[in-house]
Amino acid sequence: PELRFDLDGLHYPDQLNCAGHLLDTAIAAYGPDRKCLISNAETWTYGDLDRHSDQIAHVLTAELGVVPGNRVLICGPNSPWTVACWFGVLKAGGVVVTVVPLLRSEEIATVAEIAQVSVALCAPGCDEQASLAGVAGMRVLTVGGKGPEDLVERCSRVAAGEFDTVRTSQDDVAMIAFTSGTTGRPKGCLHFHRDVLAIADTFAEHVLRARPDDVFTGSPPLGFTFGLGGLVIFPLHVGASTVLLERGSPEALLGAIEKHGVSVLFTAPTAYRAMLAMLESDSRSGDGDSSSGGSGEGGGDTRLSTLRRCVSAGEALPGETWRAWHAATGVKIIDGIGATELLHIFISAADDDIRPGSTGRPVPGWEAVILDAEGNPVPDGEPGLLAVRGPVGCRYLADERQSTYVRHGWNYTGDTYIRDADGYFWYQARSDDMIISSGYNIAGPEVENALLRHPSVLEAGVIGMPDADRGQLVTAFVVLRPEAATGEATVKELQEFVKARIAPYKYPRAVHFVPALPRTNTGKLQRFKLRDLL
Ligand code: 3UK
Repeated sequence: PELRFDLDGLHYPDQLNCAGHLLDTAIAAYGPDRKCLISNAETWTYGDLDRHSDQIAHVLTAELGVVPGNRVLICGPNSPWTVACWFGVLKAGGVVVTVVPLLRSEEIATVAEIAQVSVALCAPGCDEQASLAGVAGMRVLTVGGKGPEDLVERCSRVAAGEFDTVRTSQDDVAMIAFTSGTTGRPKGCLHFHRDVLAIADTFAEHVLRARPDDVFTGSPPLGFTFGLGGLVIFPLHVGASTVLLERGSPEALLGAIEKHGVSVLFTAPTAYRAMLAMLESDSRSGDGDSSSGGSGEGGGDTRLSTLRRCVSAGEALPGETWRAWHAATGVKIIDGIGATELLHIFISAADDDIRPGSTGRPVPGWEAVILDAEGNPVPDGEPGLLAVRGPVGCRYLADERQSTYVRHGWNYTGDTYIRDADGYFWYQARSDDMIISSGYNIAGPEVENALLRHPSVLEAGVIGMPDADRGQLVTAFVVLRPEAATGEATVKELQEFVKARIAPYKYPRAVHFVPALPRTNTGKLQRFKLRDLL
């Protein structure tokens, strides 16, 4: 059945502060004592988050001179205080500037200058880099460090009570999210207060369909909008609780799922594969639950029995990973494509509307088309450029690449996709990552997926390397499972394996074994770094 959604259904009041709105709505429905943020160190209720973000708003306005519209950089791990900073800045009418953690001083300086940041709220560790950045007019404060200047210390001294949340407009800028792009100067994307609610009212409401009793967790950093939506906005929007992990490693995810009875998981394809490999080796060595393991339709590892919804984004989710996860846990992963430019997911598989290997169909409220380089529609079944439009649009801050991303009212995501006759969208590659070899167009991810189906392969990255004869040579970088042997015999075996599964001209003519693939801390393969490996 065609999912339909009336865009007119998305009406927000002119006066809207998304932070105040999310907290007020949840507290009105469930009271202040409901569990909200869970970390290793502490558990906060909705009331705690409300109170601490009020304190932060007081400190920002009364002690640091922040006025509506000022930009405040938040740089910290996934933790309750980082979330409180986010809400505090917005309550004060400020604009949150988010970056993924672990940035070095030069990167912070670039971001701070593009976004004209006046205050930086930094967890210990990030604060040194922020201070080193030496940005004129930027005040750096630690959050959870020591000393009288620390934000948490200052909050404990705030005498004033509730903060009167600044009455922003629905189209005031709430945040500037910097892209996790793998190359080039970082781009800041402006998002309005209403955009923050629009992602909850489209993807979360119609596809994720979370419940108040859900427990969320995941790996993406809160500075990446995938994490911000999945680990903060979506749980708070339904009054659920969320487990924030400072390090979202596959081990930590598995541990948190079991310990907290997690029902909703947000992470990237690599993490699903790494968790599967861990479940398998547990069941082999016999120290896992006897029902664990990767066999049997809808089987279930009892340690993961509370999982109800799993979302994957950041990169395409191969059908193979989808099937293995389903066999091991009984849960059908929701693969969705999102972008920092559009805040969150706009094409996605919905619960019982999943074709493994496909990204699914446009999220209700969104439209998606496949166009050629001139902007003409491409017939179903043929590859072309993905262009989308919906309640959130791309607005780069002072960046000429705006006119590349947005053309004729459509957002061009930079991805090559095929739409099939049933309206499902199949990811091919980043448009500039398509390999052209001997005149053939070859999508690296298709070759990667074929390789991933081989039992010895854990991860694969496929790119075109310059080649005198063919223009580009299909070149694979493969991470083997620990027990598998490297060597010419394996190379041959993998090449034959691929030829037997996809058109033979696509097989990797060069195969290199590597211990790990270069990835961003948001889980994306860095193809340009693969090129540098040789
Ligand atoms: C790629 C995917 C295939 C695609 C993001 C969910 O990844 C996010 O944002 P970024 O700005 O990157 C955007 C680009 O990443 N991509 C993301 N998801 C998928 N490709 N299948 C997918 N499921 O190239 C896209 O243009 O880092 C994801 C929510 C919020 C986000 N910011």
